[in-house]
This record gives sequence, C-alpha cells and structure tokens, in this order.
Amino acid sequence: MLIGLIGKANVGKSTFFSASTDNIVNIANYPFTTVKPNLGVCHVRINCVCTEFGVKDNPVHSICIDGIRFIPVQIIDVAGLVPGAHEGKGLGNKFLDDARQADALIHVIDISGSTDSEGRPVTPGTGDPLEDIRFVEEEFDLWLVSIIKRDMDNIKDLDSSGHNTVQVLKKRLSGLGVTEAALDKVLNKLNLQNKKFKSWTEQEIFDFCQMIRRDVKPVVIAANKADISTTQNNLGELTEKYANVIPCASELEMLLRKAVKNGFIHYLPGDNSFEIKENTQLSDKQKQALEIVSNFIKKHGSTGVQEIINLACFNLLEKIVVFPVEDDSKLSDKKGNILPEAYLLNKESTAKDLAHAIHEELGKGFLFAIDVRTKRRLGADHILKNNDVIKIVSATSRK
Ligand SMILES: Nc1nc2c(ncn2[C@@H]2O[C@H](COP(=O)(O)OP(=O)(O)OP(=O)(O)O)[C@@H](O)[C@H]2O)c(=O)[nH]1
Ligand SMILES: [Mg+2]
Repeated sequence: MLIGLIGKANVGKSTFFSASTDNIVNIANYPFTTVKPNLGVCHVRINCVCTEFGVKDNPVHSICIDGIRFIPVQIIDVAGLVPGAHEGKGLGNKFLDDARQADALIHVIDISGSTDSEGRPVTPGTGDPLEDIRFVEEEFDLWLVSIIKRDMDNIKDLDSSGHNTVQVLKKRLSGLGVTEAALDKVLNKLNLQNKKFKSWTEQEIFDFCQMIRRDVKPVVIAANKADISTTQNNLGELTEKYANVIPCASELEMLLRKAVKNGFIHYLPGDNSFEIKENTQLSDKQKQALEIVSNFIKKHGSTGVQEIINLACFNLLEKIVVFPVEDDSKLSDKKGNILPEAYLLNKESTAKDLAHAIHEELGKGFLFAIDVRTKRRLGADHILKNNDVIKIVSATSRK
C-alpha cells in the first residue's frame, strides 16, 4: 500500500512527509527503510489486540507501545504542482509519474492562504486554498487526458479495426491501477459504453478522465498550516464543499516528534495531548513552542497528521488489520515472538488471501485456518474481520 502526498508548491508536503516518517523509535530493521529520498515509511495507528488478550507482545515489522500498534505504510512525497504542470511546467511530469503509483492521495493544501497559486509566500489570508484544490485536480485530469490522447491515431485505428474501446483504454491506463470493472462503471455512468473512442467529444474525454481519477485515486484533504490564524476564514467553506477534510499542522507534529526524541515529552503520534517529563529543563523558546502545540491540540483534537494517514488507510482504502500467528496457544510465531505481525488487508479478504499475503507457498498449500478467539476452523473462502487473530494451517506448514 502506497500513499501519495500531492499538492501545490510550498504548502507543506515535505514537512508532512518528514513529520510522518520521522519515527519516535528505531525501526531500522524494516525491509524497506532504505528508500529513495522521497519515499518513506509512515505508520497507521490502531488499538492492539495485545490488551484484549492480556499479553506483552513483541512485533517484528510493526511497533507496539502501551497497547497502541503502529503498522508501516509507504508514503511518497510528490513534487509540487503549479498551474500548467500537465504541459510540463514546473516539475510537472515528475509529479504525475510519482502520483501514478499511489493507492490513495493526501492532498496537502495551505488552509491559511499564505501562498499564491505558484506557491510564493503572500500575506496570510490572501491565498485561495479552494482554487488551489480545483487547479491541482484539474492538472491531474488534464494529465490523464494527455495520456489518453497520446497516439490518438493508434486508438482510432484500433477502434476502426474493431477493437473494443474498453480494451484499448484499459491498456493505456493500466499503469494507474484502473481495472476493467472500474472502466466499465465509468463508461456506463457517462453513457460511453458503446461509443467508439474516435467520436468522443473533448468534454466527454475530460469527464471520463475526471471520473477515473476520482475512482482510482481517493483523496483526503490535509488542511495544513492550520496553526495560522487566517485558517478559520477558509475551513468552513472547504468542509462544506469537500468530504474528508482534516485540519493539520505538520510543523507542530514535527516539533513533537523531535521533543520525544530529545526525551522532553511523553507523546505518541495521534495522541490528543502530551506530557512534559518531570525534571525536564526547557528554554523559554521551547516552552513557548510546546505551548503553541498544546493549544492547537486542545482546539483540534490532535495535530491531524496521524488522523489523516489513518483516514487514508481505513476510510478511503477500507483496509482491515489481521494478526496471523503460528502457535495459537502462545499467540506467537515459531521464534516465540508474540503477535509478531499485523497485516493490512483489503476488506472482504478471505482466510486464503491472508495465507497468500504471508507467503505464496502458504497460500498454495492452504488447508484451513483457525480463528484464535473462538477456536473455530475456517475454510479458504471465510471472510476475515478487522482485528481477527488467525492461525493458517497449510500442507507446507505441516511438513
Ligand atoms: N505555520 C506552518 N508552516 C508550515 C507548516 N507546514 C509547513 N510549513 C512551512 O511551509 C513552507 C513549505 O514547506 P514544505 O514542506 O517545503 O512545502 P512543500 O509543499 O514540500 O513545497 P514544494 O516541495 O516546494 O512543493 C516551509 O517554510 C514550512 O516551514 C505548518 O503546519 N504550519
Ligand atoms: Mg517538497
């Protein structure tokens, strides 16, 4: 699963990226810690089942602190967009190449209005975040239009030689994760199912691209820089017009994570408060900075960063968490690690899907699964639920 950070230039994408990937504990043994400069690992936060089972766990590829489990998810910081990006303005095409890979998008905006459409600093309150959202989405759509129209004559030829428009479009858009089912749905909605591509109007091509984008790249809006006082002017209108808007202050989250690393405070990403440790000597400047964060959290419930990542994973992508174990009495793997893994699976995943996610061989040799809570045997097609703890029994694991 990959989350992409998109948005206009200078809105705080890299700050959000740094804040969410700057981990408060060492996670250097992860398989994908070494990544490209703009590709990192953030975490979703859940209440761990270790509390319910009354065990002290020791996860291998995730982190559990005081019953809160943090599960890794990849995140990519995409180059900032400026109007005209689809024609190559700014770092246009680089943006779109990166964004193409993401399963869900976090659209970071400057809710305080302190940047103009090209990202240049302006007096807070004069920038227009709603217009920024519109142009970023439009750039995305126009980029899709340009992909579809590339080698347009080829498509027309294929069309006239009897190839199905759906097949042609599917091939063209395959790098975006557009499935045939998604294509069918959109073509149906727009009544384009039986219309040959060569006779589509410009408007039809644009509408098609817009709908495809909405379908394959679900978005949460990170209303960043919400610590600046001009935020209030824009937030009401924004939440009226868009779903999934969360005010956030990436810079404040970064400050908290630094304070944790320096041993100044108790705080877990996503907490609705933090506590300054006893006997901590803070300078006046540090005290002031923490006071600002504290006031922000009191007003908004959190810095917003963790909430946004969780929303992308659980609301937009509708993932569930499943805990596989090899020893159902000890809740451990072979090495004795308790509740070692937490898998993010698609909703409606089956017991056999889990086996495949763990290892291809385990999937191939799947015999049955056991629900550790109820001790019931589950067949291959059994649909898993969020927080299930599952043992897989396969021909390979019995050897
Ligand atoms: N007040 C405030 N400033 C912020 C916040 N997040 C980022 N900034 C500031 O906004 C400016 C731009 O931040 P970046 O993270 O570099 O923005 P970006 O979107 O990655 O910019 P590009 O990569 O150029 O597109 C910096 O000066 C940050 O300090 C925030 O939550 N609050
Ligand atoms: Mg940046």
